[in-house]
Amino acid sequence: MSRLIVVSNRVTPPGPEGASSQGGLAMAMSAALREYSGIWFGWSGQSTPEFTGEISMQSAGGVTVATMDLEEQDIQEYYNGYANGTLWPLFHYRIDLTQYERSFGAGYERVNARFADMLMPLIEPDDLIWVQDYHLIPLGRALRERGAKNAIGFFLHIPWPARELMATLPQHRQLVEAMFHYDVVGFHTDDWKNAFNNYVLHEVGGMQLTDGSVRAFGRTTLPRAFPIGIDAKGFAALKQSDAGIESYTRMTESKAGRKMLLGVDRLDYSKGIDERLLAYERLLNDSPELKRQIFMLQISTATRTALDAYQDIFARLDSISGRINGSMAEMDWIPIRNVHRMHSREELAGIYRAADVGLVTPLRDGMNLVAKEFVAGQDEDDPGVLVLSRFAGAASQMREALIVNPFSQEDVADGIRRALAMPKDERKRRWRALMDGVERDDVVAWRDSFVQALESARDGGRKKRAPRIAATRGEG
Ligand code: ADQ
Repeated sequence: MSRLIVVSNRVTPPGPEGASSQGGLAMAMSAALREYSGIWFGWSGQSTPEFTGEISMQSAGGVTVATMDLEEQDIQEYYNGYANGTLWPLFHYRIDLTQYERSFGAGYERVNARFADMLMPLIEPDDLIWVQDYHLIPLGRALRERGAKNAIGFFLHIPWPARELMATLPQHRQLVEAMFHYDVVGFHTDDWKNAFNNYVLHEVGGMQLTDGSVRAFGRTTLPRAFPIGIDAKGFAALKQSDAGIESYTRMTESKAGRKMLLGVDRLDYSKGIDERLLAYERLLNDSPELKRQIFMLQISTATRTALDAYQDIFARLDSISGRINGSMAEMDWIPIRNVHRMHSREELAGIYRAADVGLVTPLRDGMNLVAKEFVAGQDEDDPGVLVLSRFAGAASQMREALIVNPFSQEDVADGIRRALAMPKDERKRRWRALMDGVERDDVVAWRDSFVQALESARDGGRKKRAPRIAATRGEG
């Protein structure tokens, strides 16, 4: 069996407490790396005064982890700059927040070249290489330039934007050309894959082949949807752990007979948290009989605090929830509980279980794992209802959720009203269908389908068949 090399910006190996301390993605990666005797390579998260080119190799939970430190300038231009100041907002349709700085682009290319320089000596001829996410789009090309002939795949965890948005990026062609150095490029949904194909066909005059691959820039790659999942069974079991039961009991007691609406998000403008709070305010104003009957628990953890856009959203969230609470709270009822701390996976499972309505209303989201965790956290006999944005990748799979438009306060308020009034039979029926999907399309299914696609690419089936041209060539 060939080895698997996973490359991601940050590496999150299993901690001493074992798998339950890891998120689903890290857990699935660790399991795959153990099976394939692979390596997980990435940035250590540490800075160094000057780039040394030293790799630190460690074994953690049976997984070999290779990390390197980056210079402060690298972190500013590559991580805070191009990855999170340029690509993240642009790919989430926020060109108003997108920073188009040449130095960021240069830093991005430089760090990707550093990743390639450091990784090359670790690669053996038969290794499968799987590159993760928008931080590392040029890595495949950088590895090819250094002579890598391996099967190399790329998975994008965030949406691919519409062609018209992509075209606002200086050197967008160069970025898309980099995608063609991978044998397989994975997206969460057909929508994101189609947006990529649309760019290829109509912006650069590429063509689509009968087997679904696309050709442009003199190269061919296979774009495909691989919807990511969670460790459904493992997560469902966490709610029965001691910590899971404790947090469930605490939450249930503190609900005091009221219904709880729950939001859990990394604090990010793509998650639609402000819009959700405003929709909730609208609901309470339009249906005042619900006051005192319900409350919202919004758990949002700060990330990327070095960036202004993230400090702004932090301040806005506190100000909106403070205003709503100030104007509506009573001595024994607060409409919004606004919490910023991190919770363990077990605690989170207990909190999901205690919720009556899960509010997952991003304005744009590659997939959204919270939607799936909420479902896995429910009790089969009395499940809560998921209210889900149509703009989350998860909406393409989770059709039995109440699908809402997060840009419309009235639509979200209607969704919440429907969820609160839903009879138990319907809740159970919808939940069963959702849970079947969450269990079937879990994180292991996601990982295995990607690795299989990469193995077939390596075995050359696709290249040998010399497929015919199926679709029209784009107009260029
Ligand atoms: P994220 O944008 O981080 O992921 P999401 O998929 O919702 O979004 O995952 C967030 C994770 O963080 C969940 O596992 C959640 O439980 C956890 N989390 C959030 N707040 C927490 C808290 N306070 N305490 C503990 N845990 C917390 C990106 C893309 C998504 C895509 C994933 C995976 O933006 O669209 O689904 O990658 O591909």
